[in-house]
Amino acid sequence: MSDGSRLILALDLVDVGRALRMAQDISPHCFAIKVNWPIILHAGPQIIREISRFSRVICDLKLADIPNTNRLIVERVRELGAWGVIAHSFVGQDSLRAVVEAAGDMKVFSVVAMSHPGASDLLNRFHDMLIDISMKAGVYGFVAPGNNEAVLRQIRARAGGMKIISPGIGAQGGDEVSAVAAGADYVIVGRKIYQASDPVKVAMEIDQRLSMML
Ligand code: O7M
Repeated sequence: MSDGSRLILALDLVDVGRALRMAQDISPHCFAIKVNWPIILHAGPQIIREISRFSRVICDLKLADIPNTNRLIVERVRELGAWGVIAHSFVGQDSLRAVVEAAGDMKVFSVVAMSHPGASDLLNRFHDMLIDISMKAGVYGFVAPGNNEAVLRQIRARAGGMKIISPGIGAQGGDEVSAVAAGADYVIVGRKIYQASDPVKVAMEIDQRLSMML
């Protein structure tokens, strides 16, 4: 794991052996590794503990439940050693606050806008309200689209100095340098890295491009 890196690897592989090897090979070049349902369902929740031995792990469950259920899930994620956890904010302040309270030292990132085209149907029209709900709940940072500069800039303006992590790079059309220029602190990258013929090389290139912006 690299403290100075602005890259977060999205480890959405379903081949568990390959995922673990890739996590180990790329961890020196990224700030954190994000695990989502695909790898957790294939490998089991212990994958969080396993990767936490050598990297920060952000557990991307996109929690969106009532406060009690959110709390029960987050307590388990915390026991497994994750560094961060991701929750939806549209469910409201009480549900999100339950995540923050159960998280303890874990960082909580809330989703305030998304990167896929359908996000404009509903979610991305409400990012200001979702930021306000998230701030009142006490989150550490936000998830905002790295492939939608207009929305990302608006979110950065409202978010002040809070951390923003941004997916949508590569396979979803975004560019890592443009995303950071528009306000992302970290970019989340999956397929552009793990589908490359040389994933470590691509991860190093992204890391280097972003470090030149500092
Ligand atoms: O780089 P990709 O497109 O292969 O993968 C992007 C990752 O980011 C993948 O794990 C998605 O689930 C996640 N993601 C989005 O692509 N868009 C969003 O709006 C939000 C997320 C995300 O990480 O939310 C926490």
